Amino acid sequence: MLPAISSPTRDIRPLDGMWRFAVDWDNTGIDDGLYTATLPGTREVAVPASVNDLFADEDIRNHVGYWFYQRTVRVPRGWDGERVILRFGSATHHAVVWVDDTEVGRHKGGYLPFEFDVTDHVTAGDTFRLTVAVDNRLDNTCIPPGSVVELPDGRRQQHYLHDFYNYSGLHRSVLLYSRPARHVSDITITTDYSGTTGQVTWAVEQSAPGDIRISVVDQQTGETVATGEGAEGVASISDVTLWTPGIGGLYDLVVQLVDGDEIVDEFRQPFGVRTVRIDGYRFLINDEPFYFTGFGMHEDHETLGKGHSDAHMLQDAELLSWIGANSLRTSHYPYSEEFMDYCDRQGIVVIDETPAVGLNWLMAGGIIDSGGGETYEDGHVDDHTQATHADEIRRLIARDKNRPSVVIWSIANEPDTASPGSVDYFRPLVDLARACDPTRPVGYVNVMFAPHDVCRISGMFDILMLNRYYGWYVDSGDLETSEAKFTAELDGWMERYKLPIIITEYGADTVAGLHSIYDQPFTEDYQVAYLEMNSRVFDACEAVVGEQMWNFADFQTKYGFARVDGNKKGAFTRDRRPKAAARFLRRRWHDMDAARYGRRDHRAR
Ligand code: BDP
Repeated sequence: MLPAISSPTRDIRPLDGMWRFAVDWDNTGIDDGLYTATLPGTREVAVPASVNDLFADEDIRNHVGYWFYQRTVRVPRGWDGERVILRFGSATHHAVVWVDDTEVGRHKGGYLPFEFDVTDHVTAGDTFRLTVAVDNRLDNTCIPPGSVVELPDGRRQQHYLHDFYNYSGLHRSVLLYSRPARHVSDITITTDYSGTTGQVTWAVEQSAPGDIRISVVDQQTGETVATGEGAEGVASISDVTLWTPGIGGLYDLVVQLVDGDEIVDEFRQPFGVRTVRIDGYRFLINDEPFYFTGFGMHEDHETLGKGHSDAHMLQDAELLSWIGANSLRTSHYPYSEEFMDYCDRQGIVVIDETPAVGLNWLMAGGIIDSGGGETYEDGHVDDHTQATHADEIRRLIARDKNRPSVVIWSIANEPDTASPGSVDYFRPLVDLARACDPTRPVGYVNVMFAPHDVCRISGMFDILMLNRYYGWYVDSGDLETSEAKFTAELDGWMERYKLPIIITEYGADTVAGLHSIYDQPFTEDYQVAYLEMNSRVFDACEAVVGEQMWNFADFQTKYGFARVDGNKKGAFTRDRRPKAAARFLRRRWHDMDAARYGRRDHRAR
């Protein structure tokens, strides 16, 4: 799916700000026609933001069902004759949208953009009433899955098996934009290079047939470096600037739909020239071995919840740079387009993950209470779940396929891969991911309970990504035993699969300010000792090509006896202050730059 941009033929009106707001307490608002008039009451809500932490009202925070959003929108006078599109960066988890009294569309899934052509329902120069019902309920037809439980007293509770709070609302920008009737509807760009010559292959889809002109523009210099024509083609860039980790380096593919001399539509699609390849135990970007340093992260902030804010995004990215991280995983869902754009521009390497988390009924008890039963059974992870999962893979790749920052697709986090049902569940999904994008490695993130001699699906993938908590969830406080066990396990994976390994999670909950002279879990000292131990294990294993500590920052979760105001495994606190671990990682990762990995200092940019 193409982003909304402004160009000589397209225009954008952001609809962010304060909207009218009502909680649909009984979830009867759609039947009652709430959208046919001004919403009752005087509440307002901020867009973008999660609803949950904005109101000093526990019932609102815990509401299970619909939130109604509404505002008045004026269509610019000059848009007469243009198509008018309403675009949502995301609505978590599902949305129904009305223009005045007319439903213009529905969307399922909380972390990807969607849009509706509303041209036939609006008039240039006039206003309309825009109403959105956002539904925060998860069931087993959703990714991530969940279940709504009705209590005897009539209250509803949302249950789910993943370890982050079920924030919901309009988390990303809402836009109205215009585009011509004949327009560019999709662009796919792949790149390669040989010596100093870059090669760009494009495929353009348009809404109606016609001539197409192409040019390639260097974003840095503004110079046109190649031209071409047609819906498909290849162009060469001499003296190419490769997209490089820690640096970036973007070009624009400028696509013009033309009718003789007239430009009917113009679209600029950024891209970078770079290659990604796996060679034995090595992960190669532009034929250079790449070692991932960084974190699994979350879109999570006080007040905003999962709402996007440029300022918070920038602060997080600057802290990544400060600490010497060259990469991140978008655990456990696709991040905002703004964040991904920033990674493309700044050379931050991304493992891009679908929202397929919590597909594991074997992880019962403790923080994750599954309620028993098998993972792969009707009503848990079944054909409905798989169909939605397939859709999420398709749509994630459609959104992010042209991003140079994305080097791996992660199609799930910690699913149950020990049960026999995992094979039939995952095989078509892996095939689908490969069919959608033959150019990037496909992986999934493996849970500790499915080691190499238990996991049934790792052989389907191009790379191994492991979450391991030796010294935390097992042998807590005993780093010596942990080191021996972890080392032995990695040897096993290496021998069996002969693939590179990224440690996508390792971490220890840590209360900022708590100290001890002993190896005492929850202290800052233990978090550092734990990281030292893990680092020794990584350094000793030839196949390990990356370490992404869990987590970048403390984050909010549902309640549970193992969570004190959320998950505390951050290198930074939730308000982004460094724990001792952050200093440790900073030393380690900055030393690596110079000594082993030749990565450029982010600060020199
Ligand atoms: C892993 C999950 C992650 C959790 C983490 C933890 O992938 O979402 O937050 O463990 O327990 O199982 O901290």
